[in-house]
Amino acid sequence: MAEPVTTATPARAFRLGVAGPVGTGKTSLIALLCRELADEIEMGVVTNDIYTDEDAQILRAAGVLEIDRIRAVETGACPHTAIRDDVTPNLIAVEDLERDHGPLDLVLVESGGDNLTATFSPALVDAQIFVLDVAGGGDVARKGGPGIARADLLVVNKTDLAPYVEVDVPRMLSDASQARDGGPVIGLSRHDASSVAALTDWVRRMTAEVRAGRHTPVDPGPMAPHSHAGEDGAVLVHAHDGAAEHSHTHPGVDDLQVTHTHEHEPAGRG
Ligand SMILES: Nc1nc2c(ncn2[C@@H]2O[C@H](COP(=O)(O)OP(=O)(O)O)[C@@H](O)[C@H]2O)c(=O)[nH]1
Ligand SMILES: [Mg+2]
Repeated sequence: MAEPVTTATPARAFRLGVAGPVGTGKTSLIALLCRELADEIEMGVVTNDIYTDEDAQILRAAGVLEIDRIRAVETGACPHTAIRDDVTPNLIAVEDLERDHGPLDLVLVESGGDNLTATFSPALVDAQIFVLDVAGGGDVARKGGPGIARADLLVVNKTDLAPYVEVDVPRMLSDASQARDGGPVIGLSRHDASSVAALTDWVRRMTAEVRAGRHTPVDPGPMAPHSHAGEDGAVLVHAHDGAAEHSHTHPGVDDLQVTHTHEHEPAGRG
């Protein structure tokens, strides 16, 4: 079959999001990709931290990429908002990188570590990797969520630790594959060269597809309603569906929980 006809190579870089719970190895995976690929493709990195630029500093200290190609966005209280609803600071960081160092082939965007529900908006990234690790337990892949089920790639990281946490890696990978209807899953350890090669091959292939205009971003879906502590210690329950309207639960009189819905300015800020 003939190759599909493609239009001109897009001027901008492939934007690849890396999401997943805190500590599963997102920053390490980005360092690994820079170390493996920076000689062959032009790269940049944007990190998201809640209150610091610590991940950016770790990557700069690792010496895997020119320091100015690693930019940090400080997200404030709600890290998933910055990759889902209010993506402007991230888009500006990506565009600044491309202006200062372009043309770039690939910009990696690390989400602020969160829970299982965070996903990137397709307005920010062309594709996304969701990272789990074996230390979170063999059952996590079965628990699902939009990132696990529908990210472009699921990585099950730190397979070298499996014997210590008594996780059956082949079983976890097959559960993950089932949760994804056969979508791609890679078991990864930075100590296992063949797994590193599987990851870099996927990234190379996706970079070529996106740069050739053959990839259509797919939204894994909005995050599920969730709760976290608000500024005054009250529990906030809300969804990220792009609407300005939020449901919040507050401790009311007599310590009863009160849930009510109201509008926020600016929209979606949580
Ligand atoms: N044993 C092992 N540890 C890893 C691997 N990848 C990352 N880690 C460790 O996991 C911890 C959290 O990694 P980090 O990249 O900061 O996670 P993040 O919060 O998702 O960005 C660090 O101590 C890393 O050294 C791996 O392949 N094997
Ligand atoms: Mg990190």
